[in-house]
Amino acid sequence: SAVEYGLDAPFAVEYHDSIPSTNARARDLAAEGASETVVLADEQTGGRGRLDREWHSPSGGVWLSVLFRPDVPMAHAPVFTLAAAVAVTRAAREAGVDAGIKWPNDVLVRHGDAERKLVGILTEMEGEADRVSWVVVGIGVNANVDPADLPDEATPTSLSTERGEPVDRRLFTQRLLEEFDALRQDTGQVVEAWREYATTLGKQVRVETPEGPVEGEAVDIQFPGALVVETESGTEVVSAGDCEHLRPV
Ligand code: BT5
Repeated sequence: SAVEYGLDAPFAVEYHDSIPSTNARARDLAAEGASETVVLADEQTGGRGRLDREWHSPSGGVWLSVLFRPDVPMAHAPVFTLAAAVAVTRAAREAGVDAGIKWPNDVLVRHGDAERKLVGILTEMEGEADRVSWVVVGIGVNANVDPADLPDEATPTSLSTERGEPVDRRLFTQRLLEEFDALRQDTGQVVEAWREYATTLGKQVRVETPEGPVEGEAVDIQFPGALVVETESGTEVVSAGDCEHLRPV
């Protein structure tokens, strides 16, 4: 219920028991001229991932979107996805869950060779090339939800499953927003922090990009969020795509 969220957050918080999508709502608020606002819901009935994929959002999760208006060019916006991944990883670790980041937008928990998806992040924006008008960073955390209620093929997990007991969503969300607020205002520290939690670096990867697949060893990440891959034919810098961790050959 809303009562659980007596949030002391660095943003105005709009809470919904149930809403189609916090990102959609935050975009509407942006169109109305709002800023520095978090839309938070217990349940989403039309949650979205990248490329219009479905994001399952049953009651008990932390489904939220942060709307803000940073003074940055459009091309820098991916740094806010990384910032969100770092912030949520720190909050998860403080809650006792050993999360790591898979480029570009997944926060995972490793179980041996298996990686289970704990969080998804979806960043949307509008503006001119030299300056964004607004950014909405959507963060979906499987907090106190049963992975059996989530799509199997995603090999999902949740904070409550990993901890063996529910997480205090108010505290978790507060820590997440504090970390995110600090990082979005000091984006120079984001890449460094990201490297600390990355599970992708040093791995053989296959990235499906709009220009075709890129396969090789992920060796680094560059501001504002591109992955550097050593392929057989040389170094490639990939700014977006779906990334698969391959087994070491
Ligand atoms: C993402 O997309 O991972 C970004 C998800 C962003 C969700 C947040 S919640 C708050 C805000 N409001 C929204 O409407 N969205 C944002 P992508 O990388 O495309 O992954 C989507 C895929 O993850 C789906 O195709 C499923 O296979 C899988 N999936 C769906 N729901 C899941 C869940 N709850 N946990 C783990 N995996 C899930």
